[in-house]
Amino acid sequence: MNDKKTIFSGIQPTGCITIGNYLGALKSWVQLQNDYNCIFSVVDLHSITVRQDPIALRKRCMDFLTQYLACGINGEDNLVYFQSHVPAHAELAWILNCFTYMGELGRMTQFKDKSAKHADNINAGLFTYPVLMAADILLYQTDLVPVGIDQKQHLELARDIAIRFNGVFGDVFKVPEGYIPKEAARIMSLQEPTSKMSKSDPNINGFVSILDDPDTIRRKFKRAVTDSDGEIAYREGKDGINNLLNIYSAVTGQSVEDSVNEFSGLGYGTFKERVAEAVVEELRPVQQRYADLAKNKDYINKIYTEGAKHAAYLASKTLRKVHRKLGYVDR
Ligand code: ATP
Ligand code: LTN
Repeated sequence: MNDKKTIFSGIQPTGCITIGNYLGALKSWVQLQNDYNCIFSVVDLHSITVRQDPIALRKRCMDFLTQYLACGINGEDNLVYFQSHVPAHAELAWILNCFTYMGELGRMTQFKDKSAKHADNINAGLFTYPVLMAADILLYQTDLVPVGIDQKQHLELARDIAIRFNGVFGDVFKVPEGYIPKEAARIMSLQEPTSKMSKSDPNINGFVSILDDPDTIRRKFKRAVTDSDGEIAYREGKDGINNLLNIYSAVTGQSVEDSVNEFSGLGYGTFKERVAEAVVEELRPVQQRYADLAKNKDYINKIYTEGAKHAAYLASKTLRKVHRKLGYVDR
């Protein structure tokens, strides 16, 4: 083992990976991967809190893992695997359930949103979802969790659970920190710029998938909802324009202020075209790598099999410690 710190993060295989997920999470993963021991999981256990079609889910899980690699994650130096391949996630989640209060879970905004959206299926998994997420993170003695800002509340709960458990049993879990990018913390829907861009949005014009072809990307940006005052400025109330400026800045790596200066005086039409072009160029190498990797099933298979094996080993060390502390008889 080296002395690098540990990163854990994951995306649930629902819908398709959007530029929201890419700019909010995946791009940070790629940027941080050389400086940390990284564990990136396709969190398939999380995805069944909403009903999934099994055939579509299996294919989507493979597609997501392939897209992690296509985005530039090095699957040989990092652990990349499916959450369901490492049973320790579910085992620790059960234990942590017994250290989490109903009131804490009831306050989670994702639970409130999703139970409003899926009123016919408010299952217990939807409620305890953040506990499984805490288990994912705490299993690996994670230092840093790169996510979008929508996950901040879950992350804080994970910290609270860790601190509570440590308070009873001594130092068992590392208390993790979040890593939330500035411009891309919350990319908004292109159609409804007051709501988060979501990968399961039924309106496909609201999001850009990282695998959308260039013409689709251009069309979606052309249709992006803006406002009628015609000024490219970053301020409250200009949600559509703010969002496009955030996207452009996150892609180019320049500050929002510089982006505003770059576009000042231009019309919305030209501005949207320029943003679209920057996104097309950013995604071009990702899509190229995806096309190559998708043909190489043996390689993908090797990555996730070895990833899960190594992850299971690391997880078993934490789980053993937890079992001992709880008073379970050694296996
Ligand atoms: P769903 O809509 O299906 O619930 P989602 O698009 O919110 O999905 P998640 O799987 O919940 O995606 O999130 C994966 C990662 O992407 C998380 O780190 C999350 O914070 C980040 N993320 C999701 N949407 C955005 C967004 N619009 N802007 C920035 N980051 C985002
Ligand atoms: N809940 C996260 C996905 C997720 C995750 C994690 C992110 C599950 N487990 C652990 C970071 C670390 C979401 O984005 N909806």
